[in-house]
Amino acid sequence: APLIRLEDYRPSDWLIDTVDLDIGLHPTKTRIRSLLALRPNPAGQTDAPLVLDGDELVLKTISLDGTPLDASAYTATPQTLTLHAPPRGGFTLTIETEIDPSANTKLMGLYRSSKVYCTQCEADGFRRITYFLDRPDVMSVYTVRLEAAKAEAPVLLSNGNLVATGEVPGSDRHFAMWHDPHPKPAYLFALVGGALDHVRQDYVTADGHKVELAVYVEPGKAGRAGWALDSLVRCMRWDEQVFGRNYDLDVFNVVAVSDFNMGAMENKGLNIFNDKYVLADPQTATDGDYASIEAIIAHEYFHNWTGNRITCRDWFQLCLKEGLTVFRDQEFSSDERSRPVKRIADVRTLRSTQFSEDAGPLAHPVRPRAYKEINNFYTPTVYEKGAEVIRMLKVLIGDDAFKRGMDLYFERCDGTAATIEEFLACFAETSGQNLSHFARWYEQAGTPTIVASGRYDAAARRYTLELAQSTPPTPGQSEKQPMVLPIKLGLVGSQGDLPLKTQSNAYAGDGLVILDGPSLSISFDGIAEPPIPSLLRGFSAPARLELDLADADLIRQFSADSDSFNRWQALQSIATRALVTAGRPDSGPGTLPATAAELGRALDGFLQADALADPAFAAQVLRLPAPADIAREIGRDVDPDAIFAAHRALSTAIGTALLPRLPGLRQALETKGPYRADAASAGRRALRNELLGLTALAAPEDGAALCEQQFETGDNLTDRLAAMAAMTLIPGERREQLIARFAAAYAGEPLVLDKWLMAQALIAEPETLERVKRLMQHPAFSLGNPNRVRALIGGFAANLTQFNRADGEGYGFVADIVVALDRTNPQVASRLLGSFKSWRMLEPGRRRLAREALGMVARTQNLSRDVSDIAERALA
Ligand code: HT7
Ligand code: ZN
Repeated sequence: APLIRLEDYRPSDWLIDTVDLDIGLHPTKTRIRSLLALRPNPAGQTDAPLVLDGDELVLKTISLDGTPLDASAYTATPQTLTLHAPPRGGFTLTIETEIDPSANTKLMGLYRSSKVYCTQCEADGFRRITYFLDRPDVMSVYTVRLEAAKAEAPVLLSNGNLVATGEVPGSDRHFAMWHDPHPKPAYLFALVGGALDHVRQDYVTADGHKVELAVYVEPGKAGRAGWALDSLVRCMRWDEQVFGRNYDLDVFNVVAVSDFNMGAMENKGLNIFNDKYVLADPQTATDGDYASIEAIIAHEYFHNWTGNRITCRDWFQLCLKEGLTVFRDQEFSSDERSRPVKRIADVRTLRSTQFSEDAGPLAHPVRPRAYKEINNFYTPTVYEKGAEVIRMLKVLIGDDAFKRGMDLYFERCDGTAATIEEFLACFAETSGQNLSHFARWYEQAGTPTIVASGRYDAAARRYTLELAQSTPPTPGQSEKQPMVLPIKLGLVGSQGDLPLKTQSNAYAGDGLVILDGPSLSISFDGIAEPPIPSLLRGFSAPARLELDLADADLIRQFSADSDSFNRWQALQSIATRALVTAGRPDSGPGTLPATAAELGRALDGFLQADALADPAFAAQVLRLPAPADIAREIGRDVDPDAIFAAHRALSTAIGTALLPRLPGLRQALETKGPYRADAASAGRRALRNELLGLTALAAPEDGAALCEQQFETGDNLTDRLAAMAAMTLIPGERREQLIARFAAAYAGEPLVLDKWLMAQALIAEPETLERVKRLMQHPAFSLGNPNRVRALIGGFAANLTQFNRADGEGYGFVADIVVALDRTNPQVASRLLGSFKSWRMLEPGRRRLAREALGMVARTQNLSRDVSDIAERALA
């Protein structure tokens, strides 16, 4: 496949002002008539042929200005439709194609999922419906007429506002006509047709516009759509209040479908969702699901301004909409819930997904310079690191200049397909700062490491901090330049934060140091006692921090730091250091006992004093860094079994230390009355269930009984699932019985059974591979549904010890599934293959076996571009 490069970008030679689509929906023979109003682009080349994109298309008819075209005037292949000598001025083209939505297993373009017609056009799915200039800088006004059998598709939706409906005389069919006045790229086109139930609500925007909101779901599921609708109303209000953004159509529809390649899609006025991120009631969704639904509803809604009104000039600018929109949804969730707890959760995700991507062969800049398959660049780097870049920008230029910069961006770029340069120019203007060095965050891949050390001079009452940065090489970028690192900091003394006084101009005056060269030394005067440095407060830059503090200082920091994030980080750092030492292949669990005792004491004191004040925070404090984080910290010759053993030993020892306190605390944390999804109630359940897991490890007999009891008496899925998950830590017959009872209790609930599949796929025991193979035969599993595949096979691939079995069977199993799945759904297959992204850091035996499995995939004939791209880059 050819490499597409940012530097080769050229404006389109042709523009399409309007698109009139007439779509006759049929399960296997859907007809699309497309009327395009074309004109040459003044910014393009004159005399260029017109080359429209297609993908697996069959052309039925073609006319120019209403006259059928002679066969010699054009060439049609499944991939392109070329007009050799198009008229110089504007003209219309009418194109008819026919497609089979039922045969579309790639779930890109128009497909049928559980009898519902729906579309997914980002990034390049529109060309699977009709020939088009399928690129985001070609923006058109769409009018769409949908026609279908009334019985099959009583609901017919598309983008924009509904302008007409009616019967088709003399038939069992009806139609709906939609008009979207906002010019948009083809990737934001959508349609839905089917028998769907809905919930609805009126909304009046701050600028007085009445909007009909609706959430459409499978028949019988409307009772589970309320939380999504409620979240939509809250995020619309928030966007008005925080970003001054109002909604701009008469309707806003959300539709849940059960087969979807990703989480959701922000089509203009018609967001389409994976039903996992819409459906919620206390019996079938966990607290985590409620929080994700709220966040993803908000994310897709926020795209209406950051993505749709202002879209991307080309796919290299993907982070322009995705990083910014993730930042916006994170801010929304922080305001709705606990800001520190949200930050901790986001940083956990960033480290586990993005830092690991940055550390392996698939590392790429936030704005990649080249790609073979754009669908492989919807990554944690573009999304999560992209959001971190915006967060740093806000810290660097300050809240006020950031807000004015956003306003300027909305004003200046509205209705355009923009670039990162245009975005940054707005903030350079409002802040008066030169952001050219900062822009390196978009170009340079890899996670910077900050090495910090401090020196206290008692006589001079001075504390000096030495900071240095470096970034390891990544594919195609061996030499790295220093980044602009905003380091929020404080000096923690015995009575709390010490006032900061310094002569250095690197210090901005409010606890912010900018490290933008290789190193920096900064002295603080008037420091009366040896302080503990609290660096990267709130995780102010997406970097690794190496700062050698004694465990005792970290424990002091945990009790005294005014920054909640760094309180949490202090204990994580103690655990990380111990686990890295004990998890190295050549070391026994030597350091663990001392650390376990120290951590146990600190946690015990904390639980006694503070846990009930903020249970959600306490739950995060109790949760150790994941074994995969430890593997990444070790970085080379990783032995997953050694890391896992150390992790289990430390968790068990902490559980043992806390054991006497656990029953009383669990009782105190019980939530009374019917289930409520609010953050405070969820926090209590989170801590209570964290304690259940510790009990299961430290006292398996008691733990098993508690799990059984909680499963039987729990009135919500959060508690019942936590009971089953904790039970998976305790091998034996009782576990198997609870697993069976869970399956029986939730038969007919695919989304709940996904959690059941995943919990089993994550069991860290050698029998798991056979269990997973067995579960593939279970009626709850299907290789055709992305959610099922992600739950069972994705779950297994995330199982550190079992995916990385020393005999290589885990790699072989996943690689075989990737190859099989590639024939039907390349996107899901290539994401699964991404599980191999950390193979190079393994010890030599596993490394060889993983490479062989990747090689087997790479050598397979007729691979999709999606899978071959990942296989080749992973092996390069
Ligand atoms: N912008 C959407 C991305 C997306 C997607 C991309 C490729 C293939 C399928 C897809 N479905 C959704 C989702 C978002 O970031 O909001
Ligand atoms: Zn997005």
